Amino acid sequence: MQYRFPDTFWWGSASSAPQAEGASLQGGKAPTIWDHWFAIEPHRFHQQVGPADTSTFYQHFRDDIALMAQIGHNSFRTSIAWARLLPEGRGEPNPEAVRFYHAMLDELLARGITPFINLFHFDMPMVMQEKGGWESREVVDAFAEFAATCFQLFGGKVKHWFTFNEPIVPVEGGYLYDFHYPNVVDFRRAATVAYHTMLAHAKAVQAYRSQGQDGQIGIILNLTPSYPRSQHPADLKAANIADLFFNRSFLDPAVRGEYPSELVALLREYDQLPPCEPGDRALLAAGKVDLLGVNYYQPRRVKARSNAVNPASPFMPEWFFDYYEMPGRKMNPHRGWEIYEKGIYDILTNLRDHYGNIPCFISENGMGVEGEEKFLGEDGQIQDDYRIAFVSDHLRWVHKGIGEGCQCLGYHLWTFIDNWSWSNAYKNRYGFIRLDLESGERRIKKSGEWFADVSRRGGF
Ligand code: BGP
Repeated sequence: MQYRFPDTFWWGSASSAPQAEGASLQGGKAPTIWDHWFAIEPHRFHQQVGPADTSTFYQHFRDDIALMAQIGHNSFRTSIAWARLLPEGRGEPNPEAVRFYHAMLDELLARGITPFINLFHFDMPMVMQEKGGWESREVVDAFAEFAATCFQLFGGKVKHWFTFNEPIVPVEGGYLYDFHYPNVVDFRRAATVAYHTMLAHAKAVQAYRSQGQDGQIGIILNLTPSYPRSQHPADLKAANIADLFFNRSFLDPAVRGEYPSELVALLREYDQLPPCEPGDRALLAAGKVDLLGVNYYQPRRVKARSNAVNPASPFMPEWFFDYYEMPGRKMNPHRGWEIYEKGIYDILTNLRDHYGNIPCFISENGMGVEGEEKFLGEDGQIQDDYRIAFVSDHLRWVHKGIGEGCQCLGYHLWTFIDNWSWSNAYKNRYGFIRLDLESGERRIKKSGEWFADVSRRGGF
């Protein structure tokens, strides 16, 4: 076998409560910003399919977990929905939710699948958004209480916890680029949201440690290596600033416990710093993670700006760079994203060399395909050889990184089963398992069978 991985390697996939559970207003669950946004602006969602239309994990988790075992999962990540566990945002847990999450965890453990549990996957409870969402310190405290409740209830069964999945995405979507509710475009508010998210993260980490829990706690970040067009100093500077905004704004506080001084200086210069309070710095320092989840889909390629910035325009990261399409780049023709497998290795070696070789794993990587039914074989199975190539090409670079001392402990595909993907709904299919939207029927794709084999043999 050419690419052999450690026996302890985590093989599995990732999902999230809001994208898979369904029952979005059942079982005592209160609405999130997604239920609300869909109710007021359904036309913003692909084919007007909203958060109630998922793969119904809430009802079918036992069947799904059986399928996970069948395709060789030894680990699986999902999230606990804040609005399900604490319908009022704070206070007493909803007993139906407690029963559901215990049953789900028991089922995973009974099948030998280690649960990885994340606490926030873009699903702000509406009751908390009404209090200001991440712009409010009250919500920061409420999140820390929710986290503490989860650790108390489920800490005996869950030893791998994550505070946030891709915390930059609600910042970008909700406060900069208009693809999440509340659809604000305002950098300073975005910076406050980003900052408060990290305070919430740190408070949750503190709560975990103060309970004397015996597992690990981390965060899941979508890292997009920033590549300059050329080695020209202006291009290098552009790439460095993009890296500060889009990677280091979360990576540095999460792993080093403090913000990069260059980023702070830049925001100060443009009067964009969020409001800080005494004690914040010590809190952030206490939030350093044990384990980092790395989501990697595509690189970010930038060049120096070609036009001067109009100082009257609203402040944006793009004041400092232009995007750049590398000639000859490889594209995923079905999703419009660049495929650059080496990016995953560059992330791992950067963590090894500049972030104390923090233990990490690939917590999402995957290939979205629009119109995947065109790859249905005669026997009704999706023949997704493109996904097998995508995953194995990335795994080769992960393997190389491990061979060179990077502490990458596992690989999770995004995602287990085709799922509801926010305003893209079911536009792009990502799963190892195909979901028939009409009947709800599940069918293992060719990639799922391939993955079962890789996981059982420990390589390929
Ligand atoms: C990641 C998110 C997932 C999922 C995925 C695919 O950023 O963590 O929740 O949405 O992206 O996204 P899309 O369906 O837009 O291609």
